[in-house]
Amino acid sequence: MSEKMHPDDIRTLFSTAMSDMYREEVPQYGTLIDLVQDVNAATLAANPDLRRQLEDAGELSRLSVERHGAIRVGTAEEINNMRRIFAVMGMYPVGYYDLSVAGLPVHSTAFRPIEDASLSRNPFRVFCSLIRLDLLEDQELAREAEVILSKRQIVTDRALELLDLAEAEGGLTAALAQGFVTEALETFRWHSDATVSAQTYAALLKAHRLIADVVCFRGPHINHLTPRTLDIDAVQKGMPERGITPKAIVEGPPQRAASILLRQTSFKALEEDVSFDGVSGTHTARFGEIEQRGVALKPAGRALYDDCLAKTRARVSVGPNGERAEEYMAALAEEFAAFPDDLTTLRRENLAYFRFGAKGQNVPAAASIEDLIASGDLIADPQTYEDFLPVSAAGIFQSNLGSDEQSNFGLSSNQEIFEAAIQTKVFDEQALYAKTEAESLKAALDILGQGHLVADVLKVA
Ligand code: OOG
Ligand code: NI
Repeated sequence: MSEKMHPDDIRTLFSTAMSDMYREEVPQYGTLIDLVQDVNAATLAANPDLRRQLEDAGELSRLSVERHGAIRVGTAEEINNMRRIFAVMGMYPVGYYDLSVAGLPVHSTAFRPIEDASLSRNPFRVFCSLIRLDLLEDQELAREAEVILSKRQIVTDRALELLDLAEAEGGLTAALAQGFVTEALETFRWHSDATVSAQTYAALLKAHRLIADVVCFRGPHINHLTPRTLDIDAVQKGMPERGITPKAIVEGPPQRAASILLRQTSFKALEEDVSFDGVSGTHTARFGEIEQRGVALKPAGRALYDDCLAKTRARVSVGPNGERAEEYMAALAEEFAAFPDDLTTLRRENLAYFRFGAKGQNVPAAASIEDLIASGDLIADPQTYEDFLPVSAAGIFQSNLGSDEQSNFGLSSNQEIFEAAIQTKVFDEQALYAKTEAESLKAALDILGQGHLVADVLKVA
């Protein structure tokens, strides 16, 4: 049996191919990448400490390749095939996002690498949403949508063959992996010819834009690819100068000294020419987004984040045309004053996840983990948040449905149905960060010869 290509390498082949394809399809994406690269270079040049911190934590090398994308699929079979495709690239479903909280008829997961080493090689992720026809008011239309979806096949025959092979043999050789990437890319391509009449499109659009976007086309076109910036406020400001109009507000936490979780902004979806059974029309689906990532939060930190955000949204709600955006950002900054803004406090108060490392080995026995950090023998680097945020995601969806309006709806979570569709349970992101923290701390204490402190690891985690 010949040697298999590492899934991390297949992922890099794929994310590069996807980025090249999207740059060709959506020229604004190229403009955005250039802007982000300029801002990142300027930020690093102005902040030698930040550069050092990112370099020491192994974060710098992944920055320039880092992207996330998003797709929307229509059926259980489709999302299951997505799971199979991404597994070949070392990407697994992490987290369950119920977007019905924001009135959107979808629920989602993120396919991403889960091992530390894989994340640092290439953290490429895909936010994947499954539409929920059960939430449509017009159930007759929902059944029509089901029939339309049942007639399409979003994965090529060759890709399905290669999936069977990869699953049977535990991977693909480099030659087969190349072919697999080419075939997989077909699934995510844009099609300017819809599969339905203009009339059916209009009916589905009226039910929900997202439903029309999924049901009326041959496949789940990639709808954005998002680079990671070190200064999202600079990018937000820089967009208009390059002819791009951003959404009204940056989603997520406000600007802070110690970045937490995820901040995101996007530009509105493009109106694109589409043919409906030979009749020309338009459709808006594809857009651009930028993200800034900070430290992952422990349950207590996440509860505090949710609380600060809820208080902000109760005070100010942004209108469909971006009304009250400035008030919103001001209220956000005020409410987040309650959130400690330095890494040491975030660590000591058990609000955020860290990754530990030893500097040197077998040092004299210390009295506590805190003492080892103070003496510089034990290093604590923040763990980057690798996931998404449902309220922010809803804001990104919303702005690309043509509105900046914020809304808060009731819960209608349906994780069991989602996991049945995907034929596996989604990974719990909290457990992944906690494992990295505990294992890195145990390993570092071992190297430092501090076996007597291992029992304290549980207190930290
Ligand atoms: C996905 C929107 C969510 C994010 O970064 O939170 C998202 C979509 O529009 O399909 O990409
Ligand atoms: Ni996104």
